[in-house]
This record gives sequence, structure tokens and C-alpha cells, in this order.
Amino acid sequence: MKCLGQVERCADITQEKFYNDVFQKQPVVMPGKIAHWRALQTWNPDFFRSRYGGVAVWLSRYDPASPRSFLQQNIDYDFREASFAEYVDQLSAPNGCYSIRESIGLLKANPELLDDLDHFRPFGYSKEPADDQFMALWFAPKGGVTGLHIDVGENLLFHLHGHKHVLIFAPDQTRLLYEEDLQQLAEPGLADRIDADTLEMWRSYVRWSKVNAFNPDFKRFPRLEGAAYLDAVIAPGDALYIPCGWWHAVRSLDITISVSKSLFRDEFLRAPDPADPAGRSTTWELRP
Ligand SMILES: O=C(O)CCC(=O)C(=O)O
Repeated sequence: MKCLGQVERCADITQEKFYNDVFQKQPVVMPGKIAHWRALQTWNPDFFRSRYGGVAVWLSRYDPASPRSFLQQNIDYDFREASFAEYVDQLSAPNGCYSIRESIGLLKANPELLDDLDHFRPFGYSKEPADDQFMALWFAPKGGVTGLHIDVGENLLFHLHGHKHVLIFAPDQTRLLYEEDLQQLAEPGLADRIDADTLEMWRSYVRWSKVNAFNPDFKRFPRLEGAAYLDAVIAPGDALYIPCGWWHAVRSLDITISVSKSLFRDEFLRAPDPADPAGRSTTWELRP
């Protein structure tokens, strides 16, 4: 695999520059763009243990050392429900490799958390998590990996705690990345083991790769050797834009906390106008 360099970093990005030079063209790290969010000071594992310790969270596990792919491990693994307090307590354990991946429920059920995110300013304004807005919490132990995938939609990853290493592959690399066949998700028995919302999200909004981009196995996946990627390390206060159709894999270098959100075109970097939340419904379709 070839590293093409670092994802461009642009601290002083404006809405005009974003739409002219970046949007749907390339990923970008916007360092410090959310440095004013209170979550940067307050969100850490203990904060969630003390405030939300009794809340049930769904944990998922991906072992990047296993030959089984990210999708197969997601399918096979019985999702484990734990209290947030139990989760935080096992985070620092030597083999603590559970992640809270893409939890939509916690932010929906506890909208006061959005105050800590300044309601996503300057990336929009969201008084409360509206149904048409995708936003999710990510929590991972040191070494936790999110396997290589694409999400349908223009994605913003807001990073709040710890550091993450991100590998990003352009859409033209797809033929080198051994995409999974989604037929695996049609198996009828799955509906008994995996909750309906998660299954629907996997079937309709995610495309999966079989490869482990952080530890590539060129014997099994020889085309992967020719794949080229961009590299980034993100720190608290950074916002990372990942365009629709770009593959990404993420490894946590410490215990990490992030929030992701779909980019809604009319809101981005716009002066907030709480009285006029219009223009929220722009979404993008992506299917192979
Ligand atoms: O932070 C992570 O572990 C993964 C984030 C991600 O894949 C996403 O926001 O789409």
C-alpha cells in the first residue's frame, strides 16, 4: 500500500472554500474548529460514568488481529449490552477492546449533551437531535479499531478526547479493497440476534471491506498492495470531513471519544439561526 501523504489540514476554512475546493472532492482536517465546545473540557470516561453510569449501552467488538473481516465479526458477535459504568470500568483493562460504535440512542435520549457540543456550531445548529439528522457517539479503548468501510452520506467526525489514526482511500481505490457482498446481511437468522435499527443501518448505509487496512494481508488480498491512501492523526478539537464514497478505517491511539454527524449542506459553517432551522434535509445517496 502506498501512503499519498497527510490529509490536508485547513484551520481557517470558510464556507466558500469548503464548497469550492473540498466538498465531495477530498477529505480535510479542520484543526481546532470545535475547540470552544465545552465537551473538550468535560467529556472523558469519568464524566460518562458519573452522569450516565446507569444508562444501557450497546458494545461491539472487532479484533483486527483475527482473519475474520469487520463485517463477519459484526455479524457473528453477539452484541453485548452493559451499563455505561461497566463499560468505562473495563475500558482500561488489557484486553478491553469493546467500542461504543455509532450510538445514536444516547444523544437522542439525552439532548442536554448537545449543549456541550454547542449544538454543532459552526457546523450547523441543532436544537435537539431531529429525526432527519444523523448524529452518533463513538467511544473506544486504546487500540480499538473501526474496520474499513464507507458510510452513505457526507460525514463529519468531531474529535473530543484522545487521539485517532485515520486511513482514507478515495472511491477510485474500491476495486483494490475487496468489498463485502451484502447478501451476508440477508440471512434470516440475523434478525433474531441483531437489533432491527442496527441491521437496517448495516444493510442500507454501510459498505464494508474485507481487509484490515492497519495490518494488510497481501497474500490473501494481493490487489490491496496497489492501494493508495491518505493518513491523518486527529486530536481533540479537530473536525474531520470524509466525503461520501471515501473508505476509512480508524484506530484509537488512546481511549477516545468522538461524535459524528451528517453534513447538511445549508447549515455548514453558516451563522447559526435558531429561528430558521430550514434546509436540513439535504442528503446524499450512494449505492454501488
Ligand atoms: O471513529 C471511529 O472509530 C469511526 C468513525 C467513522 O467511521 C465514521 O464516523 O464514519
